[in-house]
Amino acid sequence: MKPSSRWVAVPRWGSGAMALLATAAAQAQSADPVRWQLNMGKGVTQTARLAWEAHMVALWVCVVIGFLVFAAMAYAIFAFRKSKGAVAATFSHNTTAEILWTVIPVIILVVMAIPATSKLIAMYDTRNAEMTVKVTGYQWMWEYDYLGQDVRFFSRLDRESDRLRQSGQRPDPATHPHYLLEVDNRLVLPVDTKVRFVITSDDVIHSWWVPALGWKQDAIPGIINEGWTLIEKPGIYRGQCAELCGKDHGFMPIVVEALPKAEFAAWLAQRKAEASPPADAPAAAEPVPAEAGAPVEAQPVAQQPGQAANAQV
Ligand SMILES: [Cu+2]
Repeated sequence: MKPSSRWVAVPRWGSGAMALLATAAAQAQSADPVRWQLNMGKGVTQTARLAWEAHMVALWVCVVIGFLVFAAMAYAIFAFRKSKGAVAATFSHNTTAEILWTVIPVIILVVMAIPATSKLIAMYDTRNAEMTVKVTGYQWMWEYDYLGQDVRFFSRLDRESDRLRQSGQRPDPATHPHYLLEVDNRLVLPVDTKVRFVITSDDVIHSWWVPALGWKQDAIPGIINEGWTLIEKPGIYRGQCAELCGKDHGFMPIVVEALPKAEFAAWLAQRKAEASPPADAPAAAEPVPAEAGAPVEAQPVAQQPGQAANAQV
């Protein structure tokens, strides 16, 4: 009995591993985290790479310090053990040692802080953006408004994820690799373009976070936060709301689809055509939630020439 169950278990484990590997390969293409990933992802933007570099510098500094400290401890424990007749020193203060163990860490911290600060400053520099997208958080969806383009839409959890989560079934990662990480309308962006975001919220605090872009930014009612990105690789990048915002906080994912510039221009033209039908129908094709109102507050900061009036219809 036992051997047979063991023999059955092996292929099952094998197929599970294959499925996992296939999922990992599919996800790797979109810069998603993979199972058992140990290190921070490199991301697909300059900002993400800067964060990754700062992280790696700090990591290696920690590794070197850890190695030196533990090596000194191990040597002291071994070389000065009681069985060898070691006698503990009795001094309690040593000015030279105290100066050294204060000055050396300060130097290390300053050396690490200088590049980190310049990277942070670069991350917050939203000047010279080629386009601006206003992101508004709602309970529990996102709205994207391509300022000055008359293109705006809501982005909600996709129907399949919603159906699965309410069905009580346990989704299989092999068949639903993006369960709760897919939306009905993706935020489409061009690559190699500096895109500025103005981020706000209509109800409670949310946080717009796509790890592959290298930052997250709080969406706060009545406040406009900024961010920017320059995506270097076309692909699909997934994220989530990162601020506990209510009962459906876990069900308002973010999906960014980065397209080559020409494809993005075609997509934008198509959205514009859809948004402005030839008849005298109102441009807003999307249903507007009852609590809409933040976009009006957001207008003063959105200093885009030719920006259309954003009042909700
Ligand atoms: Cu949220």
